[in-house]
Order: sequence, then structure tokens, then C-alpha cells
Amino acid sequence: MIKKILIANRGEIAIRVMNTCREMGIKTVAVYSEADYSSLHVSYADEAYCIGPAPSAESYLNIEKIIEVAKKTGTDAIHPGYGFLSENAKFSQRCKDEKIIFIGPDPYAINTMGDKITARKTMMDAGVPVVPGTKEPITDLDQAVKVIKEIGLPVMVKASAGGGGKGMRLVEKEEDIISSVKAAKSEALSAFGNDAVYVEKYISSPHHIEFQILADNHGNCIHLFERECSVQRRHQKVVEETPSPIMTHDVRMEMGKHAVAAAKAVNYSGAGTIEFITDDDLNYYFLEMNTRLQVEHPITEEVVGVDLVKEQIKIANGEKLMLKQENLTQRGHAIEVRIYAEDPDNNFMPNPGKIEHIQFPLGPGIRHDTYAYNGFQIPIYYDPMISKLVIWGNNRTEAIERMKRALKLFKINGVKTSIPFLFQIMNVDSFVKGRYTTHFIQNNEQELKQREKTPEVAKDLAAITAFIDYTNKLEKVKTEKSEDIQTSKWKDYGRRNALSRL
Ligand code: MV4
Repeated sequence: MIKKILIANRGEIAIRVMNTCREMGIKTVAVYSEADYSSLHVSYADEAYCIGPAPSAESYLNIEKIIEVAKKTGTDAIHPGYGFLSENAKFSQRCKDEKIIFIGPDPYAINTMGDKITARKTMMDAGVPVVPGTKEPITDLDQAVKVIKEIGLPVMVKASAGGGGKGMRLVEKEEDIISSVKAAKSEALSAFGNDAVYVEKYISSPHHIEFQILADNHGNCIHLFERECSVQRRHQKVVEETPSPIMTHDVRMEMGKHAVAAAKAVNYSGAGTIEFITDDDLNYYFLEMNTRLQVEHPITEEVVGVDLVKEQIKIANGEKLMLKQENLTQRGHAIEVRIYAEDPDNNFMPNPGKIEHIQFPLGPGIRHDTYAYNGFQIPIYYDPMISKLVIWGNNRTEAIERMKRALKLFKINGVKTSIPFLFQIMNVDSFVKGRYTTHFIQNNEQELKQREKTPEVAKDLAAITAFIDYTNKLEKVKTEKSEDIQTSKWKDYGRRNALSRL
């Protein structure tokens, strides 16, 4: 029985996991970096241990330190969250060796899905549709020209060790083949230490539709339907929703079966996501599998009525899945937006700083997963996402209306956020109609820029400026270098209430 879980992560996801642990009567152990001294996950856990300096490589990616804390605290299982060590096969193996349960798949599944060429081959053999293209890596440039001509231009050259858009090249003209393959290879080598590349036919107006799956250690595997994640900016998801506005019942059932087949092909255990790329006619192809709990998992939880973290923990405990595919249904509609401390008026530059005041929206259909609190200084070292606003409605229209209400009620003073940009997305015609592709943000750049600065917001901005001026004078903090602010603020904070528990 799992009685104590170490959460090898920070931010909203650490809090999210701890919430379920608390419901299940499981003790929680937080680990944190020096920069996260005053982070909410530290005071939220039953125990908290500093594991190193601010850079992730020296703290949240430090396997030795994390294992040391796990052993010292008598931890039964480690939840890796997303990012950091969540898809690290060595970490999964190390936990196994130390007889600590890794809440996630075994190294085999992580490795097979982590190498995109191996993943493609495995999917082909399992009868899961993949984008037409090569089964083997491209070995030499002459062969590249030959196979690419066979597939037909345009194509995508992709790094086998890549994923999420890294190491990708679009080739449209015959004369660009050699230079593009060369470029993709050298980019892959320097980014991943592996220059293997493969080729896929280019899907010109794609949708990103992914399926949530759950698999136990007794051969049971189910899917929890799809998430539409086509609203992306530089391969970062911005808005996710479920059900997908373009999905039909028949295609959903077929894709769900293929998602389950994909997971079974690698003997998967735990929660995972099968990413598909689809065209406008809903022809769909396996892209990659994410062998972790994903950022956007809450929309599935809201619509399917399942606590995915609870299921992960039960599976890790060796229990059989009690959920039956035929009993699962999608109820209503959920939309998530990711709220970042960034400046949409300045090319989405990260805008970390002190949250002077934050007021969360409340009311029907609102779920808010966050680690933000009044006075919190957002560290500069990590992803600047501060919260996820997850809205549920009886139907898509109601969900959009509620999202607009929630974004209007959301007040943050002290840092710039993507909120006005997200609000504008809710007004764009193709989004409202549910007819959009991965080119949505690019295609609507001008309209998305035409954000109204409402008088209310303008007043808030004035208040923020005045407030910052005032505090800067009081604290004699230099505003030019955010690093200086960071350091001086830590000293001022002193030891927060990491030892006083809820
Ligand atoms: C593609 C594609 C078109 N054709 N593959 C980007 C992230 C990575 N997971 C795969 N990606 C793409 N692969 C073929 N054969 C277009 C994209 C793509 C994309 C995919 C999903 C969501 C957003 C995207 C944005 C740009 C390109």
C-alpha cells in the first residue's frame, strides 16, 4: 500500500497531485530548489526538503538528491508530474532498482515512445495509422532525395529523438531536400546527441487531437476520449478543449480503439496520451505518445468525471482498473487556458515578478489549478505558467461564455499575463465556430492583436505602475535586473511556513 508519495515537481502540478494524495489519506513529501523557498508546494506538503540550487539541472533533475530524500523519508512512491523527470527512462529504472514505485510507465515504454522511429515502427506493426513516410531512418543524402520524391513533396523531416516540434523541417521544393535533411540532422545532433531523422508526408492544415488512456498492470486499458489542442503558439498549447468541435461519434470510437492499441503495443502502465494529427476530413495518424500526465489533463477529468491522478496512484498500487470503457461518457464541454506571466504586447516575453495581488474568478463551472498567492515572487528559472483556468459548461457555447466571464473576473496586479490575449481568442469567429487548425494563431494574428484595453484594465495598469514605483522606492530594489530583485526578495522573505502544515 502506498502511504507516502514524494512529488518530484513544483508549481501547480505539485499542488494538483498533493490534493488527490490528501483525499486518499496519503502523506506528501515536497522537494524544492533554493529559488522555490517560498513556493506554495513547499508549505502545502506534509514534509519539504531543499534539493539544490535554482537551475533545474541541479535540483528538479537531480536524480541522486531526489532518491536520497525519498529513502530518508520512507517514501513508497514518486509522482514526477509533467516535464522535469517525468519521461526519463533512467529515473523510472532507478526508482525500480531502489524499490520505490515510479508513478508512470516502465523504462521500456518510455524508451520505445521516446524514440520516434521506433515508436512509428511499433505503431505500424500494431495496426495504428501513421503519417505516410519512412519506416527506417534516413541513412544518406542520395537515399533521402529518392524516398522524398517517392513520398511526394511537401514533406516533414523529423528528428527521431525530437518531439513537440523540436528538430523538424518542412521541405517544399526539390532543390531544398539536401540542405533541409542536413540541417535537420545537425540540429538533432546538437540538441539530442542523435542525428537520426525520418520523413513524413506534410499534412497542410492539421488538427492536433489527442486521446487520454489509462492502463493497469493486469492487461486492462481504456481511453477517456479526446482533447482538441490545435490552438498552439510555437508548439506551446494555449487553449485545449474537449470534446473536439470537429469530432464525430464514429471517428471517435475508431480513434479510441487505435489509442488503446497503441498503449497495449508497448505494454503501457498508468496514464498516457496518444497524439494524433488529423486533416480537415478527419483522416487521422499517430504522431507521438506522451508517457506522462499532461498539463491539460483536467479538461478530461471535468467531462469524463474521473480523477486521473487517483487512477494513476491506484494503478501504481497494483490495483485493477475499476472503470469500464462502456460506462464512460463525455458530459458537457470543458475548455482550459494556460495563464502565463508573460507580456502579450511584447512578443510574449516572460514577465516574472511579484504577484502584488491576485483575485481568482469564482462561480459555476470554474476550476482553477494554480500555485499563485498574494505576494508570491514568480521565480525566473522555470516555466512562467502560473495557472490553468479550466471551465466546464453544459455545452460549448456555455463553456465559452463562462470562460469569458472568468477571464474578466480574473485580476492579477504586479505581473503581465496572457489573460487579454486568451480573452480575445474566445471572440475570434473561427474559434467560436469551432473551425480552426494548428495555424489558428498565425491566421488570426491581426484580430488577436486588436485587444481592447478596457477602462477597467487601464485603471489596473495605472494602479500596478503606481504600486511598483512605491514598493521599489521603499525597498530600494533595482528594477533593471530581475535577478537582483529575486535575490533580495528571498532574503526579505526569510523561512516561510514550510514546517507549519495545513
Ligand atoms: C507534422 C505537421 C504536418 N505534417 N507532421 C509539430 C509538433 C510535433 N508533435 C509534430 N508537429 C507537426 N507535425 C506532418 N507530417 C505539422 C506539425 C505541426 C503541429 C502539430 C500539432 C500542433 C501544432 C503544430 C504546429 C505546427 C506544426
